[in-house]
Order: sequence, then structure tokens, then C-alpha cells
Amino acid sequence: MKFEKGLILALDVRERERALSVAKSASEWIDAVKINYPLVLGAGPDIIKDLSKTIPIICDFKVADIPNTNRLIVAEAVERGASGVIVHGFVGKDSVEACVKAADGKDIYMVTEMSHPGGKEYTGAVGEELASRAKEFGVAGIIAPATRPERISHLKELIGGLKVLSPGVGAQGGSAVGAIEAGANAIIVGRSIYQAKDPGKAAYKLCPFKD
Ligand code: OMP
Repeated sequence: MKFEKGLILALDVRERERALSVAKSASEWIDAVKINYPLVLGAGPDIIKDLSKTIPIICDFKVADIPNTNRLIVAEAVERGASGVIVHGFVGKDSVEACVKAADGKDIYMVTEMSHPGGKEYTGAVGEELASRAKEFGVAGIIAPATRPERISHLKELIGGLKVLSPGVGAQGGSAVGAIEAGANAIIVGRSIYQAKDPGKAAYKLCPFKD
């Protein structure tokens, strides 16, 4: 996947029509739409197919199971048109490798340290080890917290040129500039865009690389 605008829309709404409308209005300023369980459960899995006709889709299913189950989940996402899938790394190398294999050339992004306050409790302790093994696991990049930009810089040093996608901007308190300056290739933003009166304008304002 390419992140030329540096912005990924986290489309955490539940209704199909609203999802399509927000995605359309922000489309000029985003590289991809990230969808999660709220939308897939609310609108049905074919929303992946519908949205992927106009914009690259990352399925944020935080896949965290045994290799066989992981493989089946990633295959469902990719066969419906996902360009990327987010998975957890703490389940181990075999589980992540099963995702990479099932992705069949599409991108797998692995969560390291999570962005919310509780992310420090457990994922903070394994984030560095996961980042340093990301290349070995075969993932395209990692998810690292915009709420702690110093962690983005540190984790980025460990991943040998892989991509860094950073959630936590806006509603969770992180800043777009802080995350990009720390080395994020793209920020992931949800509420600050889809809850805005004009999601297109909000995406424009947050977009790190407008030209
Ligand atoms: P907002 O806080 O509304 O901007 O949304 C952030 C989005 O990023 C949500 O879809 C979260 O599920 C996701 N996210 C995090 O907030 N923190 C993480 O550590 C990881 C993710 C993620 O994997 O995308």
C-alpha cells in the first residue's frame, strides 16, 4: 500500500449509508479507509467489497488467534477486496506468519504498543520485541501510538524500514504533526473526521501531505 497523503480514515460508524457518505467526502485527502467490527457487523461484510471499488481498504480485525483461524479470517478479508489487514503480534510468530501467507501479497500490519492508556500496561511491554521481529514475521508495517510519539520514533528504529501507521490523533489526544515528525508514514484518524460537521474539511485539515 502507498501512503502519499499520510492519512487513513478509521470509519468506525455502523451504518452503511453513513459510511459511504463519510468515505466519499474525505476521499480526496486519504490514502485508505480502515474498517473495524462496528461497520462490518453493522453493514455486513460486503461493505469491504463496495468500499474497495473506490479506495484501498484496511480491515482492522486485530486478528489474534491460532494460525488456522487467523488464516481463515485474513482470507475472507482479502477475498472481499481488502488491501491490508491489521493483526496482533502477541499471539506469536506462527499466527502472524499464517496471516502473511493468507494475505497473498496484500499487506499485514502488526499492532505493537496500543494507543490508549491501557496500552501501556501489557502491549507496552512487548511492543519493542514485536517491532524488532516484524521483518522476520514478514509484515508490511506496524501500528504504533500517536499518543506517545517518542514510542513511534523508538519502535521505528527497530523495524528496518517497514511502515508505521499511527492511531490516536485527535480524540485520543495525539497530534498529527507530532506523529509524522516522530516518523509515522500515516496517521489513522476516526472520530475527528467522521464526527465532524464536514468530514471532507476535517480530513483536509488533518492531511499531513496535501500536495
Ligand atoms: P479515533 O480515536 O476515533 O481517531 O480512532 C482510532 C482508530 O484507530 C480506531 O479505529 C481504533 O480501533 C484504532 N486503533 C487505535 O485507536 N489504537 C491502537 O493502538 C490501534 C488501533 C488500530 O489498530 O487501528
